[in-house]
Amino acid sequence: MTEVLTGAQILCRTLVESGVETLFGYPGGAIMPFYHALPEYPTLRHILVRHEQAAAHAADGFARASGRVGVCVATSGPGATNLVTGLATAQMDSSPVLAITGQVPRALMGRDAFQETDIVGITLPITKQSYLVPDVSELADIVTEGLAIAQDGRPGPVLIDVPKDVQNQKAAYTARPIPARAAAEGGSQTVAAVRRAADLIAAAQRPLLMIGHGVILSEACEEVRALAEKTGMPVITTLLGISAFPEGHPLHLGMPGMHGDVEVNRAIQQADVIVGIGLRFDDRVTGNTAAFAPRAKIVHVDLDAAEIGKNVPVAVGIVGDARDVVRRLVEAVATRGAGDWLGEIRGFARRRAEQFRGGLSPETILASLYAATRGRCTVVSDVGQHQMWVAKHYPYQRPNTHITSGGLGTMGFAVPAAMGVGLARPEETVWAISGDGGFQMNMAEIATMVQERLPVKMAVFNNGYLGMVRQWQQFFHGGRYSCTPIWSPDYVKLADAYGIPAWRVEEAHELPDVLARATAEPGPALVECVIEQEANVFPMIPPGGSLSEPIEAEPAAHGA
Ligand SMILES: Cc1ncc(C[n+]2csc(CCOP(=O)(O)OP(=O)(O)O)c2C)c(N)n1
Repeated sequence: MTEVLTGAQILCRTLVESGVETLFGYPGGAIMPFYHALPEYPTLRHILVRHEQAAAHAADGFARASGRVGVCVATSGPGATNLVTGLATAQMDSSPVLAITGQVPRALMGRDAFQETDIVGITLPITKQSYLVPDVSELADIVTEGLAIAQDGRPGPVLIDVPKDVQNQKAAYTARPIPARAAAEGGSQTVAAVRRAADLIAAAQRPLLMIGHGVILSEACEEVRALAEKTGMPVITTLLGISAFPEGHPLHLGMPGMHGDVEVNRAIQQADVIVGIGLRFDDRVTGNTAAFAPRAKIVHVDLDAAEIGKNVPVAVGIVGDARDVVRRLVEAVATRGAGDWLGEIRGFARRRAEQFRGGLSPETILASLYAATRGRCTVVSDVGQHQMWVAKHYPYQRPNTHITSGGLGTMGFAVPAAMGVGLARPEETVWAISGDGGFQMNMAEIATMVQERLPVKMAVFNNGYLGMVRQWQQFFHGGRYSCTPIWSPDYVKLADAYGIPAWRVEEAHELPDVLARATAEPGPALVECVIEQEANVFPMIPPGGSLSEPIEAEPAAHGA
């Protein structure tokens, strides 16, 4: 049936007909026609955030947790520019986000109109695609195409900028079936490359599997496990690959790179074949690429052809969907073991270098959190030292239960992203874990949680510092703690002002009870964990250093 609708109504209708149910946004002048139309589409639930950055992170969290496109909405000018960090975060971590922004009316564009900004130009390098809708007649097609582009192939953010007068323009609208997503097809090149990879694995003495976010995005966790078990290859999970392989599995080694365990990095340096799946060998993983895995032939599987050979030279590149390629690899490889090699790697393990001299140990906090939630929890971490502890010490068992900003390393991500994760997984407990710095960046979203009844649980690891930067100052800047001590409000009182329960924990024995009570709360809850002020994350590869040269102990005392 054909109807005459406004652009704003067409926007809403297309979203509804594409299966969108949740929007995160903030209104303003140039997007008012859209907000005027929104109540006519009650299946679209709009979450009013307190800052547009949070809308983008929440849409990103929703997308990562659901595998569907997360949608955020903002007005022109400052509303649109506030989305930028969230879109760049989504771009770096391949998360399918659709941003809809209002724009000044077409007649005012290019005239520095009130709240005009060239958001398409600004976001071109940090989106898969940015559109300016030139006329209402193109609006529905652009929205449909934008949603498809966000999730097809390697996922990522898309921005659609809609001038206010286009939102008010009328046009005939006919509901159309949404085109099915194209399935990845492996051609004959893939077949040959899989064969070569299987031969390399068969001949290897010291093979390793390194898996990244692509394994989670393509839902290839079971296939990867089958590959590991059929070949005995030990498995390394990058920061964004964490939870793609169960912690505690006999073949699981841990995280590589800057804060990777010594045995993991040594295994990389000794390996003769590395099969990397759905990761991009970024500098936090490789350290100095010239010294990375000097003995290894690298097989690289990635959906994005541009990733193959971008950071490290590869012996075999396979472009394709991880699940599809790994299935083929499982068929192609012969059953084998790598028992001696695994034993050798276990022998590399050192006594843990992290020692805590007071306050709660992050390891204890994370073990208590796992116990309190009985593992039925998705953990969303922020950026800094706590992020590394959350990556290393929480025993992830189920795929995609660890969500963090890996590529951009965006402080302030955890709290708003956790709102999106919670909406995507209403049955699951969601814990946002932040440092005292990152938490203060987006803690205004507690109001969103209260207003929208989003039961996010928040933990703040309070060390009184911008801890990760302080650690670098201690190690590499002579201990001069320039601008890293950070004052915090009284978090319990803060929570009280929002009307949510909160606890401040200083002793380990308090943790089980507090974390269980917070988890059981029907609404949002906050737990401040007071940790040692100058605790460090060990081991650490110095920036630009080789994986073979970890720092494993405190440098000389600070005081410069
Ligand atoms: C938006 C943003 N600004 C600055 C940084 C640089 N940075 C990385 S870690 C860090 C310190 C984080 O401190 P906190 O949130 O207290 O966490 P901690 O390291 O103490 O666990 C900073 C400032 C960043 N990653 N993101």
